[in-house]
Amino acid sequence: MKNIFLGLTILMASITNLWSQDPDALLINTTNRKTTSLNGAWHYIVDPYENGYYDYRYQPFDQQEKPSRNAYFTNSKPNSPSDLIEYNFDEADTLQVPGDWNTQKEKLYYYEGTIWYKKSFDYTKTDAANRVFVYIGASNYKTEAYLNGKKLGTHIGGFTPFNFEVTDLSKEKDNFLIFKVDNKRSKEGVPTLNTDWWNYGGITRDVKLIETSPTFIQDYVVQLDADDTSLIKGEINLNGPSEENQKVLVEIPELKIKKQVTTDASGTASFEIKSRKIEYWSPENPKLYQVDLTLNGNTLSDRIGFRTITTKNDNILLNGKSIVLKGISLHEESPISKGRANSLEDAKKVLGWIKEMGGNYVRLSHYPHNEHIVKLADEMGILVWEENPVYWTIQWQNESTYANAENQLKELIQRDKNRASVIIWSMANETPVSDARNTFLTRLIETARNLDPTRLISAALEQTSSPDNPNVKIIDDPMADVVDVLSFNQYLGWYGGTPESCRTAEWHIEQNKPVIISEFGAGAKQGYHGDKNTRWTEEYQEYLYEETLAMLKKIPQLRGMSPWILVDFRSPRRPLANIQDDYNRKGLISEDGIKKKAFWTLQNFYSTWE
Ligand code: GCB
Repeated sequence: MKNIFLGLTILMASITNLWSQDPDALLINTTNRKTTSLNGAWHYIVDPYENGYYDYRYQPFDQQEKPSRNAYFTNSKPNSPSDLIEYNFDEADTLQVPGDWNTQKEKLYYYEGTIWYKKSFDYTKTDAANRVFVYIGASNYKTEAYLNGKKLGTHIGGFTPFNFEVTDLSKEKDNFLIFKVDNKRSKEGVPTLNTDWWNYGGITRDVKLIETSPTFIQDYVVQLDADDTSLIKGEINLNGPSEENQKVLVEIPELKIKKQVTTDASGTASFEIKSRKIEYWSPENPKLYQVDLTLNGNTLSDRIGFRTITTKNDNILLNGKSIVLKGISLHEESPISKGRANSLEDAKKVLGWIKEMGGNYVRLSHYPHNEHIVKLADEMGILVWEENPVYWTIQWQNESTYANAENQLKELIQRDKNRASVIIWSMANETPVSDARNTFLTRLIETARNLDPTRLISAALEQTSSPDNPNVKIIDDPMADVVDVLSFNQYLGWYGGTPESCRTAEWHIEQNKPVIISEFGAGAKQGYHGDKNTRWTEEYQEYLYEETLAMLKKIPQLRGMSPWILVDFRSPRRPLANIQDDYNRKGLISEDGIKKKAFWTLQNFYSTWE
């Protein structure tokens, strides 16, 4: 078994190295596989001292040969009336999965630590020879997983999917799946201790069982060749005992494509198919084709758009034509139920607002968002920036921090590489320049380019003032030379100066690259009105948008923007009573879904910006 990414055969050697050691390699496109949902009520135990994980000498129970029954993952019950067991999942309260714990229980609002989750289930395979996997869309931040008392593995990172094979452990009756989820922040983590968003804990995305044939299609990529736009290229990767010499049928019925391919010794089959009838995916025409991959009578279907995305000098070219990205930034918070978002309804609501604003682009900040929103962006024709949670002051010199950041990036790329809407992988946000940071980000960029040579690379950088003139703004970050698209955040008129300072600011950008302003904004409490120079009023925010937009329009390389931010979002850095109340108020829409005045300022700007 070997994990894949398309394309350039020369890359395959390095890709094999990157992925092949993983015994629980990620399954993609889980919505179109044979699955059984394990969502719903899970019993939970709050464990701030990690009492169910460590013994009283602080040794982990799961490293003992025969774990004590005090280990929560053994799900033990007293054997007799005199037996002492100090926990009982079945009597414990429940949390809904998917969902963060902070917004489900008042007592957990500020909680950062360990919570144990338990779900019991019965499962009968449709065919005894089949294999079974447990798939978790995301749980924040560190997860230890156990089935029927046996350890499945550990996953680090709060925003990307992972799975474990459970074929030999699952039974027809009375399985118990237990996750220890720990969202404590740490200095060496990715993200690290300090962020400007809520550290929602818990199993925040769907959990499911996936049943597959003994040998099955684990991963694939199907996409348009960057140079020859009548060429569809693909690669399929099998997982199982008979990977070699297997025939896979590739069909795109609407294009009358039907091609049989055969796997090599590592279970991989590459193909190229010519078609002169391809309708290209774009925001105006988000055309998706049904793609069917069939192995031994089992079909895995996807809906895939074909497009190219490149840059030339200071232009971003979609299907060879210059575009501007009329966007907005977004955190993954539900405008419907509050807390972490993870439903198609949440995604419909926020992407609907972006359409209403006249937008064609979204920055999914500052970490990978759920798969619903990316798939919906494909359907609705909204271009997407996806981001790795390398934020502010990561431990640049720590090799395990790097490995963690790289792993999260790989999981994201693996999950979303077939989505036409995704055009930019962003490596990081507002990271301070240093040699160690430059090396870290350069390595990350190399990895991203190896895994996916077809998309653009960026990172939200910072800008500085010229030493000779504070009114002159420049980009002197060395990363500017490495990225494909030059992006930076700027807050003139909010964190420095007044909105009026935008009139005298000059932008001297030397790089011959497209520029995206990845953030600008001002806080406003929805419904608070007053003079345009009064902080927190809708009028101040509106004024700042007017002045900022007029200023940015003068940057000749400007090809996109994602102001900060579509909806107010929770952050512990924002305690100002009666104004913030734990919310960053830079949204154009309140957490209750009410638009502020600046929403229409931006809508007005987008209606004429070409
Ligand atoms: C930024 C950060 C973003 C913050 C924002 C703010 O530059 O990238 O995460 O939330 O500023 O509101 O200060």
